[in-house]
Amino acid sequence: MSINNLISGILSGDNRSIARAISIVESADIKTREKIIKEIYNRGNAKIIGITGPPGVGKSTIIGNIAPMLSDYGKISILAVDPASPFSGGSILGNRIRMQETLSKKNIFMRSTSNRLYNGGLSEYSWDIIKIMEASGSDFIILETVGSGQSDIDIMNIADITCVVLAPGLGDEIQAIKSGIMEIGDIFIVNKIDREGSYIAIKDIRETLNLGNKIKTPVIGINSINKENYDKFLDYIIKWDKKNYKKKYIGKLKQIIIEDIYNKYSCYIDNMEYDENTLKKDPYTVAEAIIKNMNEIIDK
Ligand SMILES: Nc1nc2c(ncn2[C@@H]2O[C@H](COP(=O)(O)OP(=O)(O)OP(=O)(O)O)[C@@H](O)[C@H]2O)c(=O)[nH]1
Ligand SMILES: [Mg+2]
Repeated sequence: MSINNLISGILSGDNRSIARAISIVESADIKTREKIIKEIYNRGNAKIIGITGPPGVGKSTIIGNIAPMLSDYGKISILAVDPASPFSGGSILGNRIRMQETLSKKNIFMRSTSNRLYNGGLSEYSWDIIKIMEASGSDFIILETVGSGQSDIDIMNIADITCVVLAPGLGDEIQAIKSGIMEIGDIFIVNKIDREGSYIAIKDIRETLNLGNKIKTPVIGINSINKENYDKFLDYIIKWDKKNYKKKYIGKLKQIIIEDIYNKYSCYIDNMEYDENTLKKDPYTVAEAIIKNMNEIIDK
């Protein structure tokens, strides 16, 4: 398929072209990635909904439920960013299998991608994949990430609305993640309210938000088995009209530049001689010398 055909395929919403373009974006072919993005940039306008939270709180289940409901309001695409498996080097595609059946009925496009460059955080291609999904005519793009440190911050730079999902019984975990995660949420969802302790969890989150001057941030308890309170969650998403244009733009600029620097330094580091003398030096000193050396090369 030529690039021109691929672009017109994306713009007409052809799922095969979209999938193919995403694979190209995920490959190391930076030139083709750039070409695609340059052609489709500004060719769509979707609301990006970020769903984040600790493992197992029900993010995928929620997306599987809310996506078909949202599809009454426009075209939906889903991107699940899975952590790269440390064992196989591939991504854990469990999410995809779980959701696929329901979603295919509603013609909802779903894709999983994994982290490659960094540990944790969103895939460096998430932004590009989202652009392809936008250009294909999506009105809503739902993004799932596991909330852990860096990805919490990253999701703010890519979503227009960030939904933090928690569940009763997380106990100490809630305490641990509170400091970071409370900052980023535009809305807090307490899932699994069929379980014991949901009232306390909601109260606890409200109190923490109040302390952090986020008294107006909604906290909605939902049950993903019988879909109790999903109407409230849906209403909030539909009415949300803040767009994160500047943050998204700056986030991407930084990523392009970091990727470029990372690639240059990685080559240099991989190709260095590691004799006994080097290995005796502490890595801080060696890194300092590499940076100095690279700066001189760049300056020339
Ligand atoms: N009791 C109860 N169980 C739920 C509810 N929502 C989801 N679950 C269950 O919780 C488990 C985890 O759900 P997932 O949707 O996979 O959670 P996740 O946050 O996507 O998990 P990761 O992607 O692994 O981080 C599954 O067994 C779900 O069936 C709920 O409202 N009530
Ligand atoms: Mg999941």
